[in-house]
Amino acid sequence: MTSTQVAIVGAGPAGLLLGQLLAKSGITSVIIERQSPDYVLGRIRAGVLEQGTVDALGSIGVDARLHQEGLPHHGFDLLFKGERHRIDLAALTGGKQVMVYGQTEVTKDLMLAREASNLTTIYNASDVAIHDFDGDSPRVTYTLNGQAHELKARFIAGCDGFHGVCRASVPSSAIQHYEKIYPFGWLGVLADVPPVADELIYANTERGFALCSMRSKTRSRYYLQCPLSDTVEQWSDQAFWHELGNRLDPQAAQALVTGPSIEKSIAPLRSFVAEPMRFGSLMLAGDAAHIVPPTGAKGLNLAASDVMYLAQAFERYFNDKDNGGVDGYSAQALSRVWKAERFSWWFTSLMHQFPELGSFNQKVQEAELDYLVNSTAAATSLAENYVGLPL
Ligand code: RFL
Ligand code: PHB
Repeated sequence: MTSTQVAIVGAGPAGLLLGQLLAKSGITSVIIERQSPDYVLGRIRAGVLEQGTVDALGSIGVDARLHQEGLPHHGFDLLFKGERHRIDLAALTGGKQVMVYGQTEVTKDLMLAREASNLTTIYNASDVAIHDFDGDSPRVTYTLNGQAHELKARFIAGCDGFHGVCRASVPSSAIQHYEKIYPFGWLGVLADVPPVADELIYANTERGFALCSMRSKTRSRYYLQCPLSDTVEQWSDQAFWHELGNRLDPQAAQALVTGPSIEKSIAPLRSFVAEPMRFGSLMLAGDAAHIVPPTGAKGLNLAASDVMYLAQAFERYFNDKDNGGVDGYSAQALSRVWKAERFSWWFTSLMHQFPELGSFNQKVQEAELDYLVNSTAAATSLAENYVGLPL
């Protein structure tokens, strides 16, 4: 049996970032991940980093490539009633910006940093299970290459995503779930074509929502709202580009460069929060504890703020012999989580078609969008949430 101070379950961005933050404070950790490194890196997900996330990566020296290859964005466009309107994030927030840099790249950078610091990550672990987290000596068991293993720790950090084992191991009487499921999904396409515009475009149209994002000046990431019953096989590349063109303003539709997709997937949209986020020696962080619909680009950023709070809590516990951070973690994290949940729900509700709500809803959305782009007060609220609320 091996032992460590913090056993981290899951090597997604939350687990990997926590591991590096702990290492910086001299706290030992072992990460146990059920997939292979290539599988983890193959998931195409988030693209927008808040300044707080960029700063966290900087604090552990994992920001060289981010600053070389990331694209700072000072604004984005809202498209409705066929016209685009710019939200000037920098002007509305006193100079703040976001960084467009893919989650795949963040994960790769964190994996390399962990490898360079000689810290242990166990990939391809099966049958991962957590035990005794109601006491001071929790354990993680798993199977690797057919052999059973056990890891002892003082704390377990459940960073194993929405479908992980950690939240599922909490007795149902001890946990409360809050959930909202949306009646549509996002069809996403990644393609090596130049982005249609320099900044992101969020489009509200009667045909449904569309988002034009990017990974670099030569790689685009586009999304279309689609019915949950649609399958990827139903959407040829040609059909995707045609529909995207239909949801853009004439100028953008004209500028759209199409090409073969290198990834295509459909993601359901969900709002979800589990409360509390701490159960004795088990602390949940990131998607293991909460999910936001991707419209506000908050999921990865919330995972990062959770583990920043958690790393500070563990630092106080191990280095200062002070329980205050661990005791306050759940309330501290949930306060920020719920604000991001609210924003993501609001922005999703504003931008998507809800067929069951009819044309009245569409008119109200257009009125609110019109108000947003013409009222500094309303636009400021959108901008300060988008760049990220304070930590
Ligand atoms: P992850 O990334 O799901 O990682 C969890 C890891 O745990 C492993 N695991 C286990 N390991 C051991 N034992 C088990 N039993 C395990 N079960 C699971 C998994 O294999 C995995 O490696 O969670 P984490 O680290 O909390 O990170 C969260 C983010 O990945 C997520 O919130 C974002 O991707 C959400 N998101 C976005 N977030 C943003 O901040 N900005 C965006 O622009 C943005 N766009 C998006 C998104 C998510 C999307 N989808 C597909 C859900 C766009 C999309 C389309
Ligand atoms: C992305 O680039 O994948 C992306 C960007 C902004 C969002 C969601 C996803 O709101």
